[in-house]
Amino acid sequence: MPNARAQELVEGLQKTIFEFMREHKVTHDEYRVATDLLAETIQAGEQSLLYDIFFEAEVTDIANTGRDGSPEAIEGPFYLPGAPELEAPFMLTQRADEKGDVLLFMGRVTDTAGRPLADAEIDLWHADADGRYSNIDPSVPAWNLRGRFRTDAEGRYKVRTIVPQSYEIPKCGPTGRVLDALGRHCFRPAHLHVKIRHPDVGEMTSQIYFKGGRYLESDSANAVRDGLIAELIRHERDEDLAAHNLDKPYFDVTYNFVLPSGVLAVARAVA
Ligand code: MBD
Ligand code: FE
Repeated sequence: MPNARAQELVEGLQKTIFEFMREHKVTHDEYRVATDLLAETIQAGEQSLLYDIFFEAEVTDIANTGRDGSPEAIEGPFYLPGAPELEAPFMLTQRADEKGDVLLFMGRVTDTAGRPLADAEIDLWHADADGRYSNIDPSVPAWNLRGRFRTDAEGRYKVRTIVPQSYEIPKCGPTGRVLDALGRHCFRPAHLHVKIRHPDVGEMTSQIYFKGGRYLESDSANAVRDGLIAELIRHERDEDLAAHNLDKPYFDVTYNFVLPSGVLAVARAVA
């Protein structure tokens, strides 16, 4: 059964690629390098990684254009549904001796009218202090630093975790080889991934980066956007540590999410 959207996209893409091949006089050898590379990403389990590094930021930018709410960010290749549901006070699933500085991630979730969204589900996942993701890197316990929790009656959330470090894409795999051939490094700046869901409003996917962090200007996925950078604030005063039952300095990050209504600002302007 022909699908009109598939025809528009696939035939349009094919035409664009033909024009590109002519412009750059692509040789048969180069064509084979490209098809072999795509086959190799599948063998290496890197197909999502390669596509998300090179293309996902563009679809996210398109979706963000003219839309209300907080900016969305790329999902990346490592999201997994079904993360543990946490009990309050929320602490992301972690090893007893989890490496890294304590991080309190907090803020509010509201709708585009500024109304607090109570009982919104926040699905948080991020790399550990060595830049590794659970359920991806076999050396990390299952579901480590992945979990779901909810906002309170005022739409507020607060979760304890650790400050993640920059993530380095496997250097030896096909994705790393392409980046190397382009003269680019394999790092993504340290980041938190979130999905936020509310039954009345919908779902959004975001990422939070840390102001002043390394690789913000040279992200291998080119996915850092202004509205996604939050300040990592260090706390070391005795009374702050005591208030959180901690014996070493910790950090906090506050980020307020405005869950998009799904309404395009342009569509509204026209109506
Ligand atoms: C990541 O952690 C990530 O977020 C993306 C987009 C690609 C590779 C690793
Ligand atoms: Fe990531």
